[in-house]
Amino acid sequence: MDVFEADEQADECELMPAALSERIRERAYALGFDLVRITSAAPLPRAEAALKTRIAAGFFEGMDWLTPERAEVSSDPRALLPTARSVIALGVFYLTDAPRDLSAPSEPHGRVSAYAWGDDYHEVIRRKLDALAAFVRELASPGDEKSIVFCDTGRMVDRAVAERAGLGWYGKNTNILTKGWGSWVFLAELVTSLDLAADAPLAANCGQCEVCLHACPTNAFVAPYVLDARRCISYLTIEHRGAIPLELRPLIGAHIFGCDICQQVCPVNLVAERRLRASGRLGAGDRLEFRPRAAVGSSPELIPLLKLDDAGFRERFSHSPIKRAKRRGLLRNVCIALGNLGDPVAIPALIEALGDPEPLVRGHAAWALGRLGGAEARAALAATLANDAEPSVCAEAQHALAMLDGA
Ligand code: B12
Ligand code: SF4
Ligand code: SF4
Repeated sequence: MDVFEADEQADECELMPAALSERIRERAYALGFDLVRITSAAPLPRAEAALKTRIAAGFFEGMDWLTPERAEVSSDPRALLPTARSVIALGVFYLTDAPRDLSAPSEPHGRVSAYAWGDDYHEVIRRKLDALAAFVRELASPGDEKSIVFCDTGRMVDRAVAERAGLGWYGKNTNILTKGWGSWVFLAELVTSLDLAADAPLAANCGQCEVCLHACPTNAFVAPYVLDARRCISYLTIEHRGAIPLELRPLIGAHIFGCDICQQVCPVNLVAERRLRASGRLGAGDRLEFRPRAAVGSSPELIPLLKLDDAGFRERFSHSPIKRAKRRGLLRNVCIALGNLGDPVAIPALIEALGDPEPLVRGHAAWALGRLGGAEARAALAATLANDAEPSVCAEAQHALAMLDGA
């Protein structure tokens, strides 16, 4: 079961809902949550309908765990905790002031989205959630209190809960925007059988703005609030396991893990960032766990990544969200970024990658060589076409040679 914890105790809590809510709120802030709101445990029918419609339209193809059954469970807090009466919606701000600037680096560098610069947020937030759950347990009379905690991987629609609790509002890019922190917040929940005082949803919305919809390089928004995940760079570089569709590769640019473009252009975020920078909240010393790990960085050098073996990958990315892409997925992305960056300095490393044990990596190295060109690349591709035993790699080499011929 992909919930973090299920606790049991008994009896009614003696505090009134409002007083109880205040004590929980205070403790949650003290534990390092930046946003704490409360909603009821009633079902979330719009989320269920939206999920089902989008699954049926194929927008989540490749994320096989997102099924209509899961849509039903994750849109109804009582499906997992029948005695649930309230949901505590939580937010943790994660942006730091690490540089994203890739201009004129000496070697090719890639882009990692801000949520993955530091420690794995699932682990960081899990510790906070466990502490909050223990506090909630203490508040209840023994024997009756039950709670379950969620963050991202649990069967709960994090954003729909956050919206109803008034933690933030839906942006047209489908992210939850918040007052003060923008959309740079992770979302989590504690579902409890305690009766707490619910907060009201916010009245805010995006108005006439559509900046994010037009900024998306892969044109992944079908309409405001509707994302075709199959085209989203975040899906392609993190969740997608196979070859990346040829027509989308040039649009991925230097992104090797996730994408922040539709958040970076958002005026609500820009205002929040300006305010936070002015008050020192983006500066050194704050949010240490989300600052770039030495082994990851916000824009790592790409050629050394291409040389990682399984053990090297595990060592470099343990406790980092990047481990989710697995070695073959990350190296596939690195090949695409090198092909897009167009720096011939990558040619020897890409030729070496034509001998990688993973066909997925060999195939994408071939594609990148087709983009970079030159006599060395051409000879290596011809050798791959003649000698590689894997048909998918030969097809990539053939396509790369055709690119070189201008076909
Ligand atoms: C699957 C998933 C993805 C998929 C699909 C994303 C998507 N937009 O559906 C992929 C892999 C692409 C993805 C990417 C990212 N993700 Co993601 N992802 C999830 C996950 C696991 C489920 C999301 C889900 O259920 N989607 C289904 C659709 C139907 O949900 P929805 O968009 O919220 O649908 C609502 C809106 O459409 C709205 N709506 C519809 N019509 C209208 C009309 C109006 C007027 C309004 C107001 C609303 C509205 O109603 C629907 C239901 O409430 C959640 C964690 C979780 N357990 O919830 C994280 C989560 C959504 N992801 C998160 C993050 C950080 C990201 C990335 C930013 C990571 C990155 N930098 O690369 C990108 C953002 C891309 C984007 N623009 O969405 C955060 C979002 C935090 C936030 N502030 O919103 C979450 C909540 C994880 C977490 N716990 O922090 N993700
Ligand atoms: S994360 Fe990037 S690719 Fe995905 S919708 Fe936003 S801008 Fe488009
Ligand atoms: S860029 Fe504009 S439309 Fe998009 S989420 Fe931000 S405010 Fe909303």
